[in-house]
Amino acid sequence: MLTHILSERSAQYLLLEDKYSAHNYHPLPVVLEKGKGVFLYDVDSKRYYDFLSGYSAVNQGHCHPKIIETFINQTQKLTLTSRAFHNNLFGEFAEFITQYFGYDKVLPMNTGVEAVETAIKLARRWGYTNKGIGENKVKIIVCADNFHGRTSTVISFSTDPGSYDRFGPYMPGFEIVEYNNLHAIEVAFQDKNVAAILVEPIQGEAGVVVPDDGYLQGIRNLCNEYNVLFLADEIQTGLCRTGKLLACDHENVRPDILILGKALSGGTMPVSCVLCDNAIMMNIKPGEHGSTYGGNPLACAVTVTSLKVLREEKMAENAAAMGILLRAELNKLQSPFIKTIRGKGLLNAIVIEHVNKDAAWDLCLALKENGLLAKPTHGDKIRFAPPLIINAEQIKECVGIINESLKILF
Ligand code: IF1
Repeated sequence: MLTHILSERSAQYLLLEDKYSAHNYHPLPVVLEKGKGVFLYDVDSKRYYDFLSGYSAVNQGHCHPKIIETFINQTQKLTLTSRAFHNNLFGEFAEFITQYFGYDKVLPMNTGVEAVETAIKLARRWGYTNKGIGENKVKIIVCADNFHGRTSTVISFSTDPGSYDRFGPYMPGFEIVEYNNLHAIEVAFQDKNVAAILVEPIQGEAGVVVPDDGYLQGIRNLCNEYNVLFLADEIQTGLCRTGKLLACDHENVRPDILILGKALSGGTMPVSCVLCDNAIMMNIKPGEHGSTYGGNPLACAVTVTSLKVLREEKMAENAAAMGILLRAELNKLQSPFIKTIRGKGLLNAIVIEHVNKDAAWDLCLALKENGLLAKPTHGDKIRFAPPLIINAEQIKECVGIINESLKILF
C-alpha cells in the first residue's frame, strides 16, 4: 500500500475524527471543505473532480444554485411541523412527485434504508391483506450481493459478512436467490407465501453489476404471473444516474413499489420515499407508520426543485451520452490493469487486475494526487460516478487523469 503524505491542516482534521468519532469508515485521506458542480475542494483549496457524487446523492452537482436557493428560502420560513399537523408544502409535493413518477401515492421518509424498510412493511401488509397469506408467513425474495442499507432487518438478508457478521439474530421472512437469474426467481415464486421481490436494477455496491437485457422485464412478467409485488430499489440507480429517469425505464418496466432516496434532495439533506398505487398504499392506516422528519416542508421544497432541475437540465440525456463517452475513452486506454469496464449512464466501475491486494486503493490515492476522487468497492472495483452535469471536455480530462494515475501500478 502506498504511504501517503497529508498536509498539516488535513492531518489535524483526521486526528480529531480518529479520537472522537466511530471508526466505521476508512475514508480516502482527503479533507474536503467546498463543493461546486463536478468539483470538490480540500482544506488547502486543491480542486478535485468528484467521481463518487456522494454515492449518487449529488447527481445534480454539488450545491446546485437552484436547489440551494430553495433550501435557503424555505429554511427561513418553516423547516419542520411533524405530520401531527399539516403544512402548506406537503400536499403540493405529494401531487408533484406522484405525477412525476406516475403513481397514486407517496410515503415520504428520510434515509434510503428507511424507504426500503417502508417498502418491506407495505409488501408484508399487502401479502396479508390482499394476497391472503397466513399470519407471519410472508416471504420476500432478495438477491445475493444486494445492498439495501444497514438496519438490522436489511442486513438480515445481506450476503456480505461485512454487513451482517455479529449483528444477529436476524429478521426472518427473506429468501436469497442468485442475481440476474430469472429461473431462480420463478422457482422461489412457487411458494404461495411469497409477497414480493426486492431488487436493485443494477447492483451498485456489488461493483456496478448490470444484469442481462430483459432481466427486469422478466421479473415483471413473473410478478404478474405469480401475483408477487416488484419492489425496485432505485435509491442509487434512479434519478437519471443510469441515463434514464429510472433504471427500470431502460426496459419500460413499472415496479409495484418504487424506492427512492439520495439525489431526491440534490445532496442537501436526507430525503427518501416509496411510491405505489392505492391498492398497496391504502393498507397503511393512520398511526401505523411514519417518522419525525418524513415529509417535512424543507424536504418537500428541496425535493421538488431537485426533481425539476433533473428534467430542465436534461440530466438523464447527458448521463447517457457522457457514460458512453467515458466507457469508450477508458476502453481506448487499453490498460493492462483494467480488467473490466462496465456500467450504464454515469454509474460505472472498472475492475482492476490484481497486481497486488492494494492495487485499487493505491490507484485511488494516485487519482487523488492527480485531482480526481474515487473509491474502491469490494476490493478490486472502482466506481466512476461523477455528477450528471459533467461535460465531454471534463470527461476527457478525467480519463487523462486516470491514464496518468494507472502508471503507479507498473
Ligand atoms: C454506506 C454502499 C452505495 C443503496 C441502495 C439503499 C441504500 C443505499 C441501492 C441505503 C446506500 C450508500 C450507503 C453508504 C455507502 C453507499 C453505498 F457502499 F454502502 F453500498 F452507494 F453503494 N439502497 N448506499 O446504495 O440508503 O440509508 O444510506 O440513505 O452505508 O456506507 P441510506
